[in-house]
Amino acid sequence: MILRRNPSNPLIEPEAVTPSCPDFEILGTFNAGATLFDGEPLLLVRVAERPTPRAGQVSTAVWNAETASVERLRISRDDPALGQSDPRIFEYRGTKYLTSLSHLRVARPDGGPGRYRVAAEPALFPASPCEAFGIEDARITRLGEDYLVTYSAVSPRGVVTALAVTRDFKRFERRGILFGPENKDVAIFPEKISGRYVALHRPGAGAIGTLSIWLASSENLRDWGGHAWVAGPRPGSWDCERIGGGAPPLKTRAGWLIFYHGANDQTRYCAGAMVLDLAQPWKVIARSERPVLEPRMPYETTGFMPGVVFHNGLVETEPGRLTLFYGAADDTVCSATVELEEILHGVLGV
Ligand code: MAN
Repeated sequence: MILRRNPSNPLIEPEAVTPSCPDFEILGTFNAGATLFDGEPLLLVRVAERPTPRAGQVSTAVWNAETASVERLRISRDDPALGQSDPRIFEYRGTKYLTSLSHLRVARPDGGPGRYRVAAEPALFPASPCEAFGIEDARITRLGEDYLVTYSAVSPRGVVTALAVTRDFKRFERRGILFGPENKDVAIFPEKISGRYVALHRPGAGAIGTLSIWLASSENLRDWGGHAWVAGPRPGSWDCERIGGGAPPLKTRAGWLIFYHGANDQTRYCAGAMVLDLAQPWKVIARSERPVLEPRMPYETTGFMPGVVFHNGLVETEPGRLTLFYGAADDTVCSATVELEEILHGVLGV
């Protein structure tokens, strides 16, 4: 393992955050996108919340785009039409729901090391029918003056990825859906390659195929094509079941450095790293054999989703020094650091 955890982990915990409605409770603050803004890290934290359940009830919230309001759903645990096998999902009368509604909130460093203050108000909240079950797992790419925020939008229509553009993290221009269902883990490269915008994405897999990282390119950030397969799960390995890209790629002397998540058949999520060719970024130059970060600490091995480290934020906090922001157990925001040369050496093996 190469990354060093921040001794102040967890940096952000649900207890320290105010819900967006007074009758809600926060289930998790995790999977933060990150960028440098005014010389300091700025995080877009995923805040997952639900109506505080009453005894013997299951509850969740759903965004109703027609009435532009949040609806509360409360179901008796004894209701025979209710089924639940995963802490993230339940089924009721044949419809699958998420157990919480997620939105995105800004967090900034606050004084001492490892201290972050989470804004009281959401930065991006569900706003369309395709966001009825929430918006999740932001990736932030700086392109000139613009910050491009890609995120997963979840609804009964499936999981899609969407784009919002901002310059100040106060006003966001929503640019709609980039990739239709099912697609997650979209991260846009921080510069054009051969005159085109480039993004990593992760389509769903049906009866045939594996959950793999793909690449697409676009002239206008709206119409995506030029699809190419980048990498897939490795049978028998810690990343045998599914993989997906993390934060936007970082340009280095050796190629594009990407951190990615990989899970095994026990839904144990670890982080790995790859180096992609600078001019032909679908070509993998090297890939870490072993995880660079895996769930080991109590705040990673216990909690809402035990055994999950899931990252979508990477910041070069000082020249040559990288900080990876990651969600631990779908509960909290944590970070870990590594020197750029050290990770390149570890992945390339030279
Ligand atoms: C999902 C991801 C994340 C989450 C992990 C682990 O596939 O999209 O939102 O952190 O699973 O639960």
